[in-house]
Amino acid sequence: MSLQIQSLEAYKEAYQKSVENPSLFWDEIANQFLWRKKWTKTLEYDWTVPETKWFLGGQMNITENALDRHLETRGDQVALICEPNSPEEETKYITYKELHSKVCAFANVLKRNGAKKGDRICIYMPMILELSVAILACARIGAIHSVVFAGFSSTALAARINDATCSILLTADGGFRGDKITPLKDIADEALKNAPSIKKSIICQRTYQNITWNPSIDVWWHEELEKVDDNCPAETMDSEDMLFILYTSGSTGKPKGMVHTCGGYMIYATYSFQNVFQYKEGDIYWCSADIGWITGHSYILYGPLISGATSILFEGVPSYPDYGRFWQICEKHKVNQFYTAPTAIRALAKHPTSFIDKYDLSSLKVLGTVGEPINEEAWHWYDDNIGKNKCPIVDTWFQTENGGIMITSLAGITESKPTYATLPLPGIQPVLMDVNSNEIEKVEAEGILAIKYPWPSIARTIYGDHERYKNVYFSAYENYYFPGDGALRDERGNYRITGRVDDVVIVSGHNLGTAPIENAINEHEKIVESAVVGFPHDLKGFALYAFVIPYDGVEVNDELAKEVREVVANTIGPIAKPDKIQFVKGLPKTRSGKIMRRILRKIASNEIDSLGDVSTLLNPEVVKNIIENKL
Ligand code: 6R9
Repeated sequence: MSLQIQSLEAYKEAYQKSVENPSLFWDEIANQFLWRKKWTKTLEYDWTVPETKWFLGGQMNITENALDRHLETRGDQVALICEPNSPEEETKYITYKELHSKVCAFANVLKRNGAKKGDRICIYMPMILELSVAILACARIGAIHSVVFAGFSSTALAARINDATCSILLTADGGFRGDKITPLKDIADEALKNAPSIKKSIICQRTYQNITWNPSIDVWWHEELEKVDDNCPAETMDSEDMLFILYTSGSTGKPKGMVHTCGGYMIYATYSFQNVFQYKEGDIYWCSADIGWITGHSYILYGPLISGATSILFEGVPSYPDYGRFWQICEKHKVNQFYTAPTAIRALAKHPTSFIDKYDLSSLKVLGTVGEPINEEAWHWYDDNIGKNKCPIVDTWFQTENGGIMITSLAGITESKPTYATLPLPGIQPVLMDVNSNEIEKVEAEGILAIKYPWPSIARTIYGDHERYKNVYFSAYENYYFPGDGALRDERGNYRITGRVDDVVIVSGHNLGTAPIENAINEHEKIVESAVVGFPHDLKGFALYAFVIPYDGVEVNDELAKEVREVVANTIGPIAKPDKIQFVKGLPKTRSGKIMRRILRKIASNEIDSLGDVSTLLNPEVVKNIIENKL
């Protein structure tokens, strides 16, 4: 299968074709995949409902494309290189044949434990081989995987299990992350006290620490494997059957369970992978993202495996045992494409280049970034020190909701430009909207990003809440998808994403909704209300600033600030702890009672001179007080 665009001319042609005749364009691509039954209609959509369906009537199984299909041609090629947390531990090299066998065996374990097509299975695991096996095993039998990032708290885990009423939990005794161990089983036990839908919990041994055992639901992963064989035919799936749910934060309390379906997701994750990274036969590709993030789903597992690539799965962190770990791995495996987040780049750039110079990075051909806007300084640091000015950098913009990369350069094919994601992939039709909700015709412009036409891997709904899906993504502009980001466009049509226009803050590459953090703070018995905003931070990109109103008579001190941080860590996770907590008497509000975060954001970012009009506030006097006591 080759879906690759190999020249600028070919990109332009493909783009034009994708706009003029989208069905023909996608048919030709989809024809290169393995289908059990061909689709009868390429696309059906109505964004007033909103509804989008691709490859209607088609039947397939994504694991046959990712595994079975390769057995004859590349069965002995390494599919996954599993690099452990500690360089002292042995790397695992798993061939396509071995991965196929492991996935089939574990799929049988799932079946033995009651899993059926359509069931939701929650996966709360470290970045180890078994995590990939678990995901693919779900897909094999048509169960819907919902991966929860293994850094989340028990409350966050329980909320996600309950939202999707998952029946099985896959977890591990613990997980290694740098010099720390996350007690995953203990956290899961805590979550399960409030997650009654879980009937079985399958526990993988990783850290071999002591755990508490609940005989009514717990079973050992390795013991279950002894009871099955590795023969498991793939379930037949319709294109529009659900493949997975992945949660992303929203601006109101509850996380949104984005639903991705089998056919369109398979096509787009693979098409984008091959084109963006220009992966060539025999290359070693590494995406350092977590699988609990859409980037990991699409660009560690599905896209690379369906393409027959060799993909690295790294369990650890960039700083352990020292700040050279990423580069040591690049040298060790002769990595050709390396894909990471700006937050990691900024963290590494703080340390001496001697951590880099020790290693031979000459195998690198392509560098990538994803997750947030990359600032000019970090871009150049990456280009100079890692790419040695010879590797194109792909700055890839997309969202959990999109399934795959939407705006980016194609490595070595289209031009990169520092801080710009640049151009849309074929099939993606971005536009900029003005304040009156009209498309801006002028090429060089600034506005709100919107997408005008469906692409195959758009999330089909928010699990259990289609109304919210409609409100969040399709009500800002009629008949356009609204991603919630602002953007600039240069005279050549390159897009630069400037950031969220709603209340989500990206801290160290993690997309954190501020509302659930506020909800958590407000749960504290001494707190009335709070507002959380982001402010620019050298290392994290953005950090959190919490404005908190305590009850009258409550003594305000460091202890209280500590308690507030604790409550956030316990409810959401340590990543969401505010850097700054300012106790205030009131919060600026609109007349309808909404907190004006725009003003707080300016204060937190030291842009007090450009606060704008505060006269529409219900209580303009509080602003002065907040500014005077700013931290
Ligand atoms: C893949 C992912 C989505 C939000 C998105 C935007 C920001 C992602 C970016 C970027 C500028 C890039 N974002 N990539 N901003 N340049 N290359 O991050 O998904 O976690 O859902 O976050 O991240 O604001 O709207 P997700």
